[in-house]
Amino acid sequence: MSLPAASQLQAPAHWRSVDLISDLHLQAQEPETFEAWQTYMDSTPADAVLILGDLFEVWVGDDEVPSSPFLQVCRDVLRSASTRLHLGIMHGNRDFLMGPAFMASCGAQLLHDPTLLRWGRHSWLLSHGDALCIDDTDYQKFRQQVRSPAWMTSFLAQPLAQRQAVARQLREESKAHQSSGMGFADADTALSLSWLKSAAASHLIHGHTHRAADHVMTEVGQGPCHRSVLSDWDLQTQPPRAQVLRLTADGRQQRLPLVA
Ligand SMILES: [Mn+2]
Repeated sequence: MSLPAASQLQAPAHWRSVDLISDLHLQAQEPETFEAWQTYMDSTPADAVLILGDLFEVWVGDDEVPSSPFLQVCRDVLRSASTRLHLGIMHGNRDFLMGPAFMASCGAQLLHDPTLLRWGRHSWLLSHGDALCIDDTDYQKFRQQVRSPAWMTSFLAQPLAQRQAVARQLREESKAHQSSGMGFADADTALSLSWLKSAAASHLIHGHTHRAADHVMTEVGQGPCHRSVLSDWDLQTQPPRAQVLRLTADGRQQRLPLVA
């Protein structure tokens, strides 16, 4: 696949660090995860926070915000952070209906999936990661359907209560799939390498799979490529998980655990 020019993010020369997070799955029923995220957003010294998808557990339309105190508090955390750092948000598979109105209300830039972050001599290809999990053909068919402008327009035209009911049903189906033990597809190595090749980059960073790890990928005729997977956040599990991947201008990356 080719990468359109719009999907590039050029880091200004004065940036010293960029934080990457994803898969927080924020929801009112899990206040501990929200609080850890709020504390982090209020205190990070980074020049930019790039959220690579699934910040929210579910998003059925920007018009839910006025009736949701929880979403309003989340918006305020984002807006407050955006006054002192660059805030970029990429759609995940659960919150891809976040629209321009919400982005504007929290001072965020919508990041295309994928986005090439260019910073001095270094570059990183950023993605949510679900589009790379091509072994799950049922999911890819579903993704193609729900990401089509026609589907999104007709879904958003439904009354809010109806959209919330559809989201609840999808969530039950997803839980049933998880407990069936069928497992989840992982990011495909060949496709990851081909994305990197099109972007002329050698480092891919994504979330979605909740399998935080650093992989080295090699292919004949191509130098070593790297795939870093972000951690999800869950403060209610044991041991709790909350982690930031921090990039610095010298091309290094560091995983910062936010819980002991
Ligand atoms: Mn996801």
